[in-house]
Amino acid sequence: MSTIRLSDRLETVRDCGIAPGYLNPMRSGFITLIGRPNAGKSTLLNAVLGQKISIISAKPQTTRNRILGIHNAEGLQVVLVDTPGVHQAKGRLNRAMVGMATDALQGVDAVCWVLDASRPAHRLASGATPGNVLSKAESRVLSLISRSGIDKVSIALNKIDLLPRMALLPLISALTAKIPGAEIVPISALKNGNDKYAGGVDRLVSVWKNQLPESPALYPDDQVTDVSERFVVSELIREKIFNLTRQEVPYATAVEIEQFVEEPREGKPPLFRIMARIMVERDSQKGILIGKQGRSLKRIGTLARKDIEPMLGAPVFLQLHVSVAPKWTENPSLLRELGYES
Ligand SMILES: Nc1nc2c(ncn2[C@@H]2O[C@H](COP(=O)(O)OP(=O)(O)OP(=O)(O)O)[C@@H](O)[C@H]2O)c(=O)[nH]1
Ligand SMILES: [Mg+2]
Repeated sequence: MSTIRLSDRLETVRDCGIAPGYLNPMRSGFITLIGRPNAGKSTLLNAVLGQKISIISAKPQTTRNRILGIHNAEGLQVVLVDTPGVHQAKGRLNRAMVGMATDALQGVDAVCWVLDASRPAHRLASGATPGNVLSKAESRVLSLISRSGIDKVSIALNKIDLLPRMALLPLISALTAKIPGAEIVPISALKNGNDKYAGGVDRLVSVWKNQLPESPALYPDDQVTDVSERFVVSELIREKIFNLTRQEVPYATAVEIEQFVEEPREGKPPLFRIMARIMVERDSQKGILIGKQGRSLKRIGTLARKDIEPMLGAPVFLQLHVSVAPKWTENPSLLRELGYES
């Protein structure tokens, strides 16, 4: 008796004119990226999308909002939800940020825990038992995931460029024992383009594909995010402040776009006139942001403009000014206005 191999069957089906999607149906759905501040969630989101949607800094608690990034591929649409880092929040703004992250676990198809692998790897290397591989803060993230009831869990074991290769296996086995059923994928979101770490993010996307339900695309296939250009502009300015200022200043700063005007020009791309207000809590912070003879503010503006222009595909005239709004991080109506509270 002859058997028909699957490849033969595929050929037969193709010959009958049945769309390939019948055999390989479209999968699509929401996946929330969750983790500690600084774990690399936003870096991962941008790496998957191949463009910068979410801002990044070496300081914790950079992301303050829930940000969607939509990844389209053959037969697949992954709607990634970037979230603020989960931490023990002090103050109203931080509580709102953590609330935003936990709320983003509701109603999604799968969750991806982005974990900075260098931390637990270091603990194991310093003699921690596999049972104690996680810090208290990481265990809190794990319990949030468990309590969410989501059964499709992946772990993006990020920053593997920071650890020796031999540290990976013990770490993976310790994590497997802690979270049975989770798909663990070592990646370097930062160095994914580098040959040594290439393929990790693609493997993670394949894991996600298997976790998503069969479903038509949820968003048009040319849509990359749900946030507006205006929002990304305000975030890019905030990113420069995170990168250029220290101590409490970035955490006392918010950016509000006051004017966003696209001026058409004959035979040329339009010119964007953008005016933004940088809000701080105290006069001393205002002084630091402006700097001697306005040098610091000028540098923030120049660096932000360099990122904004390619995003908008047009020249930008960017005007920044700083104002003091005492205790805005505790002010419910200002937090709502800035989109940090609903
Ligand atoms: N070495 C290394 N650094 C990374 C990697 N991924 C991210 N980073 C760095 O880690 C820092 C934090 O990255 P983010 O993407 O802002 O982290 P996040 O999880 O979004 O942080 P929050 O928004 O604060 O919650 C930045 O300095 C990144 O460059 C990685 O794979 N390797
Ligand atoms: Mg982030």
